[in-house]
This record gives sequence, C-alpha cells and structure tokens, in this order.
Amino acid sequence: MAKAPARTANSEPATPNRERPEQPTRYEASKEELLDFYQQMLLIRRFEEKAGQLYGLGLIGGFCHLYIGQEAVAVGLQSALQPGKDSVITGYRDHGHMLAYGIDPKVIMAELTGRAAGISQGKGGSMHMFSTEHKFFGGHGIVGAQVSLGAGLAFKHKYDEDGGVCLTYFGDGAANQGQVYESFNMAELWKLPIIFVIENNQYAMGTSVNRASAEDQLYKRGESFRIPGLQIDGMDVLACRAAAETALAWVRAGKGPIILEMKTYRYRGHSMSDPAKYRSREEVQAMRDKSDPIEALKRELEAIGVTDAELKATEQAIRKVVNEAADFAESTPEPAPAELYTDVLVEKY
Ligand SMILES: Cc1ncc(C[n+]2csc(CCOP(=O)(O)OP(=O)(O)O)c2C)c(N)n1
Ligand SMILES: [Mg+2]
Repeated sequence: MAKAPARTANSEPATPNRERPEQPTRYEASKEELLDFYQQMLLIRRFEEKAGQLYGLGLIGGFCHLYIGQEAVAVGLQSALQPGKDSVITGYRDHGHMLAYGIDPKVIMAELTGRAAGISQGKGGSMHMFSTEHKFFGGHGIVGAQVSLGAGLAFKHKYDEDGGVCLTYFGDGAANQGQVYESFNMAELWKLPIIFVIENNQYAMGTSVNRASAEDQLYKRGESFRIPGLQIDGMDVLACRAAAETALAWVRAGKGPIILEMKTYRYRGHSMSDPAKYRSREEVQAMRDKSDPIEALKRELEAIGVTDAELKATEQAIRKVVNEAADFAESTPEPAPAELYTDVLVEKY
C-alpha cells in the first residue's frame, strides 16, 4: 500500500490538493442505456410500492423505509461501477441500491417478509441486507455509521491494491454526524478510494435540511478536509451517471475522496409509520409533477421514438417481476426455530 505523504509541523501538506473536478455535463446515453435506466428505475418504484402494500397488510414487520422519488441516484451512480470490483454501502433506505445492483427482487422481498429464502436468511429485514457476492455491504440502521465503515472498505481496496472504489451513501441528516468528519479526515489523509454520496432528500425524519444544517450546501462539507464536492441534480438519471463518471475518474486517478451531493426528494414518509405532517401535500405533489425522474426519462424516450406500446410492455414486464417477487415472499417458509441460534456471533474476536 502506498504510504501517506510525509508532513512536517506547521507546513503545508506535501501534496496540496487544490485541484477541482469539473462540473459534469449530462451523460450521453445510447437508446439501450436509456431503456435500461428506465427499466431499473421503474423496477425500484414498483417494488417499493408493492413493499408498501405488503407492509399495510401486515406481511412486513419492523421498519420499512421506501426509496420512492430517489431512484435516479442509485441507478445513475451504480450503472457506472465495475461489478465485482467496486463496493457499495448505505443506510437503512437500502432496497433501491440492491435492486440497482441487479440483485434478485425475490430475495429482497423475501427478506422484507422475514423468510428463510431472504438475502439475510430472513433475520435482517428491511434495514439489514447484505450481498458480499455483489460487494454490497448493507443496510445499516445507525445513522452515519456506514460512513466510517465505508472508509474501512475503501482502506481495504487500497491495502489490497485491487483498484476498487467504495461508494458510500448517507443522508442529509447523517451529514451532521460527528463520525462522518472523522472519516473525511482519514479518507483525505490516506487518499482512500471513496466516493461520499450525500443523498440530500431534504428531510431527516421530520426535520428539513435548512432547519438542521448550518451549512445546507452539503457538497461543501469537505472543504476543511480538502475534499472537493459537487452538487448534482439527483432527479436526473443522466446527471447522476455523469457525476459517477467524474467522481470515479477522480478517485481512480489516486486523487483521494470526493463528495457528491445529490439533490433529491423522497415522496413517502420517512418510514411506513410516518404520517409526514411536517410538509404539505402540495410540496410533494409539485415535486412529483415537475421533477419526477421516471416521468422525465419517459419523455426523453418518447422523444427518440420509443412507442407507447413499448413503454406499456416494459411496465407490464416489471409488474410481473414484482408480483412474482411478492408471491414468492408470501409463500416461501419462515426460518426454522432452530435458526434463531445460527449466524449469531458468539466468539470473541
Ligand atoms: C445514531 C442515530 N441517531 C438517530 C437515529 C434515528 N434516526 C433514524 S433515521 C434518522 C434520520 C436520518 O435522515 P437522513 O440522514 O437525511 O436520511 P434519510 O432518512 O432521509 O434517507 C434518524 C434521526 C438513528 N437511527 N441513529
Ligand atoms: Mg434525508
């Protein structure tokens, strides 16, 4: 592993990092890529709607945080990653990130309903899903904790010299957590290959970002650590993809971490048990009407000649996948009682 640059007391760092990445322009996607982005975002939307229904029916217990409205972020960013090489970690609002990674909707839905066939054997639920095979490291319920863990994953990439980059997602609320800044410091000091993705969906539970953040331009939060930041339209999947390209090029060139502030919006409450009284229906409706990432991409597809029939066929195919996932999640068995004592760490380490 490359050594950190030497520093002397009271001196400027040996490698001043004042270079700035250029603000990315929109990604120029082929028709196939546009269709792929559309399908992936629609899959997340319909999956989450179905999860909301199953929760309402009492088939999903515990917490359930839906990603509806934010689909462009996970799809745009993760489409630029190299599978099997790069890693991803996020908080509890994690179903969309898993779907964007191509993980089978059936095992995600079965985890939500607590079944043995679920991706965490039915013992993790909504907030604790992992797929080490896909280098997806959760799924974490402690706000901000995944940022430090993400720095650890990035350290591992650097230590192993495997060329991988860790995409570490966290929210606007988490951005005020102390350990985020300890992680920023270490990440820049050691030039770790990490992209800090702040999903600024405007709210942390019932608190708006402007009410909770002294500096609400969150892309600037790395300034005193010399970490550059970019503010990106998180409702535009092509802007998200372009941001990923810029950030990956920066990090893979060995320039250390970068922050992406993705301006996005969640349509549903914080979790399924949130009546969302802290904002007006009009605010949510205006976002849906003006900025919906899926509707915007649909218009682009129509403009390049994709027919109504093709779009309808896509919608039907996705509904089928989601219905099959839900049927599977309802019918596959729960873990056997003896499984209560497996997959539990009891040794000292
Ligand atoms: C350390 C810690 N403090 C508080 C909570 C309770 N909590 C759960 S989610 C949340 C809000 C986080 O909001 P944000 O980071 O914006 O993410 P979002 O839910 O919007 O995706 C809070 C305060 C927690 N889980 N962990
Ligand atoms: Mg938030």
